[in-house]
Amino acid sequence: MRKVPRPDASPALDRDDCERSHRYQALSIIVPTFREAANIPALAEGLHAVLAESGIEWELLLVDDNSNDGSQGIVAELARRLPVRLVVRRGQPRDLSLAVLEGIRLARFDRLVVMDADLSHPPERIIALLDALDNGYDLVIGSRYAPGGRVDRRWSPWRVLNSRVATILAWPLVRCADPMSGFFATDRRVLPDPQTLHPLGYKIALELMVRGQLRVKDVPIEFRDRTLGASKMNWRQQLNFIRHLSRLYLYQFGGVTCVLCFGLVGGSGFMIDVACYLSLQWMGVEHRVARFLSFWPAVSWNWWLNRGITFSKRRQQPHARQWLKFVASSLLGLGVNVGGYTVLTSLVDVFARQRLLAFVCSVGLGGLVNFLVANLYVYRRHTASTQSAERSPGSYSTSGSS
Ligand SMILES: Nc1nc2c(ncn2[C@@H]2O[C@H](COP(=O)(O)OP(=O)(O)OP(=O)(O)O)[C@@H](O)[C@H]2O)c(=O)[nH]1
Ligand SMILES: [Mg+2]
Repeated sequence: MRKVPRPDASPALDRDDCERSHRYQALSIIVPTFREAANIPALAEGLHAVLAESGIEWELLLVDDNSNDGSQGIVAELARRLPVRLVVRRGQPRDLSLAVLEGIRLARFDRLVVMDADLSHPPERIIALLDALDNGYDLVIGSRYAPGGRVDRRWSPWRVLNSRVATILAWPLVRCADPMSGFFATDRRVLPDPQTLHPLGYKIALELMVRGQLRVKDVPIEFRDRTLGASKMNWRQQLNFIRHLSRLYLYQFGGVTCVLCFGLVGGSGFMIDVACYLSLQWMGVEHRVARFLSFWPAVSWNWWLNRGITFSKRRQQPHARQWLKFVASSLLGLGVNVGGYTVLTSLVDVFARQRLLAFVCSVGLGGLVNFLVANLYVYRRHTASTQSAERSPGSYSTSGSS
């Protein structure tokens, strides 16, 4: 469970103080990039326009996942007159969050801003983020959903809904209006040890806020859609977000999350079961055969989601063997369910009269057996040796000047 957030660390500074401190506190701007060659010049110029005026010493550190799109040449050209450098990650799967952690480790300065390359995050708001940081917050989010903030007007209703649902799902984890944002300011010295971080996909700010128990502040921004280059957001990243979220819930709320996830997965499997059962009959399949056949896609769906979400941090076993174990545990659960119903309605008076109650109890009992077997056997926990072999982002250098 999370610790109580720290109380306000420092008194508010007035505007002049803030401007003075910006002048002296240098800033590393970390930008993860993948195929963003078209956006890099405008980003660097935009930052220069804002920061040259403020007097803040700064660097733009692009952490690229081996895009091979000419980014390196463009940065070399820009570096002749602007403080821009590019680090290329090679030999590792591409990952936005790990790229940001790499940037945090390699940054010259402790004070950091993280933003996207595609100009969705307005550089003009960096000073406002730094003001809030100087007012004693650990992490300041450039927020589309704080009062005064806005998403791009061209967003389709589907995109608005998608973003809103994702945001609401993360709200129980953090006190922040826009925990999905990729635009934030922080100080490396307050961040949690990277060994304790297990980000997955795009939501590195959410990972830092939850595991770091940081004091967070929202600062409104107007989010603009990219005009150049292509979005890298896809269904795989959406699935990664669900997996990441389940990890954070597990971290924050413990085993209750596992049970809840297992239940939700079971519910979705039930819907698949019903859909297949009805579709097969619609195609002319006899109802008992349809009942037998619909079990398999449903059980496979449940196995796959539990592997990817509910128990994603457990030891990964070979697919076929684990699937067979899961089928066996589901059949055991079904046996307990149907057997329990038979025993209850035959031997206990109250259940003989209230069969629906017997039905509900036996479903619960079957589900519990199913969960226990899945938890203890099908998706067994890591052993000490496999745990230590987990990838970890290494440790931050704390030698950067500020
Ligand atoms: N290093 C690295 N950067 C990435 C990766 N995927 C995306 N990025 C960068 O992360 C930032 C956000 O990615 P976008 O594709 O804009 O995703 P998004 O902002 O969630 O989605 P859109 O609103 O559709 O643009 C951009 O600067 C990307 O270049 C990755 O795998 N590795
Ligand atoms: Mg973007």
